[in-house]
Amino acid sequence: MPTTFIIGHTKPDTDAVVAPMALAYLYRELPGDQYPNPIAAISEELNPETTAIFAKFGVEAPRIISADDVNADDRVILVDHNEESQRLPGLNQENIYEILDHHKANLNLPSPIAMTFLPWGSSSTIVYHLMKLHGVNPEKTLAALMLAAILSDTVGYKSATTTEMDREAGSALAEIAEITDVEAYTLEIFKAKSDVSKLTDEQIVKNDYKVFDFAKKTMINQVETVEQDYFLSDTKKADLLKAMEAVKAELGVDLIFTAITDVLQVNTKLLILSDAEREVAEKAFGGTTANQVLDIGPLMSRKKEIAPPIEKALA
Ligand SMILES: [Mn+2]
Repeated sequence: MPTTFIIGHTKPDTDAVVAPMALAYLYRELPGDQYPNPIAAISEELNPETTAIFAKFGVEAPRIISADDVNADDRVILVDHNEESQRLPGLNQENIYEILDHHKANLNLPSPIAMTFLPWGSSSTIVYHLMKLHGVNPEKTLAALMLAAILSDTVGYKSATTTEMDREAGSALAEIAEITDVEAYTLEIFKAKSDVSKLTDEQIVKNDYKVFDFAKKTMINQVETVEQDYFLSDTKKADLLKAMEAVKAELGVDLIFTAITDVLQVNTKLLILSDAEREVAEKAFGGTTANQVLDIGPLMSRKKEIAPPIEKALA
């Protein structure tokens, strides 16, 4: 019998691991043989946040697969991603049977397939509403994982990507999971997300970065944390600025920014390496740099709130 592999994107975050598990659960419950032997899979190891959440509930990670595990007659369902650069490396696009995602579509597939794209805060939100449509309830632990995925993707419902559908799914899942203190649960997830105790300064400076082709080549790195003060203490700040200088040269960018985002206080502070960055950042966000730090207030989303003003300032 063929297998239906349900898989998230490479460098998986919690949503990319949990939404496929939830969809596999739903498809096992559905009558008929449209989805033979549905199993959730991942392409790489879990990140520290997902590892901590799975350990809390004693849940095993989905199986790590490679393109070699996918036979010609197997079906692959892409979840939480669609574009080729984020797929299982080497995956034959002939195997792609269905897609469920909440990102911008960037696709050119050879044949028509089923696609569920909704602009909600997480893929797990979409799977929850599909479950509801089919009258299927996740079991308790799966509900807790799905709630974690929603909270992680929407930064505790504070990100600009959050919708009413996310809150609705979250509150229903919290009830099933019997999680009464969602705030404490969110804090636990944030702490796991921002556990940088094992990272070097260079790894922190490259924690989650993108290089943008603005008028000047600009690298923007972001650290989401519940301990912003730690990164801004005199000694740690000096170490990080030193690492930024090295990374700036290594990547050959004109400008480098590290955004330290406090996900609880909803505040971002930019580390400012030199006058070149200072001029652009002050033009983009206003305010005055003090001791190589610029407070840009409640902005949290790099995609929607941090990168665009920098691009504009450079234009
Ligand atoms: Mn997602």
